[in-house]
Amino acid sequence: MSIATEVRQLGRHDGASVTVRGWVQTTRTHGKVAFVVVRDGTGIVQCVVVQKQVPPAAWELCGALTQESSVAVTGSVRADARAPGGYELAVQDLVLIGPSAEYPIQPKEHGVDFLLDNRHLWLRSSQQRAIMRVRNEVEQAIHDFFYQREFVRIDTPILTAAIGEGGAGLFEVDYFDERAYLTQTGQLYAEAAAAALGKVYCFGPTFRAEKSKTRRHLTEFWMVEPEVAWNDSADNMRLQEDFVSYIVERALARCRDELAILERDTAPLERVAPPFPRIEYAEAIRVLQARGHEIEWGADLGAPDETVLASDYDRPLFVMNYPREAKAFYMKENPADPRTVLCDDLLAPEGYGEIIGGSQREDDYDRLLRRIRAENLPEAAYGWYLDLRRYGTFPHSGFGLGVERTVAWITGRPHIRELIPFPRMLTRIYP
Ligand code: NSS
Repeated sequence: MSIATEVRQLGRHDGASVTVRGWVQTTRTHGKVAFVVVRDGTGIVQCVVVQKQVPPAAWELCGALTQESSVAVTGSVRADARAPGGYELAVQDLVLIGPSAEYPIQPKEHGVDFLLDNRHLWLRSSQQRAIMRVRNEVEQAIHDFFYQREFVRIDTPILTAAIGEGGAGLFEVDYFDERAYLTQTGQLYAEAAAAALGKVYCFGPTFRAEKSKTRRHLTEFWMVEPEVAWNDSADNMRLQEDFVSYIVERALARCRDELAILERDTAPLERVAPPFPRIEYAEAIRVLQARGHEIEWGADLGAPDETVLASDYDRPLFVMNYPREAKAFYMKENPADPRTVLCDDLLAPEGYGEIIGGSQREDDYDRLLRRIRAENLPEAAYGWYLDLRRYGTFPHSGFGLGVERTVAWITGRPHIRELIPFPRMLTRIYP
């Protein structure tokens, strides 16, 4: 009898007979010996098949196996220092589970559109698997960080009538007789929950009908949004730098192998620790103008502006207190300069751009109502949100971190489409 096991666990069964199930990566035959490399999702193992040690059917199968066929291999575990996980299998039997005909992804360079069309299969390749493991670690680190600090996770709705981030970029949905949208942010609901529970966060998919094709925009992306009662903008930024440092530290500690597969130079990540540098928006504009960027006070920063600003620093950079017009309606007026709001964008180093947008929230009923009207937002949909300012208003702040942009930075991948299992973009809804 053999023991069913995962490749990752082979070391526990040294000398024993085991069965591993997985997909064939490569096969090679040298006379009466064949080498079949099998991947099972937990690792990769080389299976050594000697003709006279296996049933004739197994030997015949060896010669016919194609890339990505699924198989069950039974063999004895043998330590081999040169093998990927330190062990190989001396095969006793080999059974075909599912044949694979003309697998489209070959071990050669393919164009990215072809790979994206075959995303359901591309996920099986080594770099894509490494990316998904880093993403998983980042998501787990997000939950662990907030759980350790006793935040309560709040699941906010995906269908909503309240526009979070502005009219452009909304996906409209027929909601019986009403107009609804796919949510752009869970924040407004997290604010309500902060008055109930103090420290909360939501984590989920968010939607933006982004008409632009850029390296940084998806139409569906995942965001984590903490919201904290009594935090002001300065507290908010301290939470952000602790949070981002924790995530990076976790990826470095637990995804060494994956970052190596992705050939990520980890030296810049090792430097990520609080405090992060902070500059005012007005200062950012002066710096950009001095470097010849055509940008005037009042405009939001573009990707090239962010890259230039961040390149002066070896850690993520906070840009604070943008003009009101450049930002969403809910941000609190800055008492020191009412043309601006108490907010921050966190720019990742090495040109990866904005990974966080955060702010203190407008907690004054009248000012908030004026902003809703000035932005032509459907006032009726915000009655409940205004109520938060009518029944015990409170200073509070929060932020949103984009998971894909953060994982792009950590893994060193230039384009956001690779950081989510099934990307949704302007021209892509398949697979
Ligand atoms: O629009 S944000 O700047 N801010 C919010 O949505 C706030 N409601 C967050 C909050 O305070 N609770 O988006 C936050 C982050 C941004 O920094 C990016 O990292 C990411 O969300 N983001 C995106 N990632 C991928 N694709 C697109 N289109 C995208 N838009 C924002």
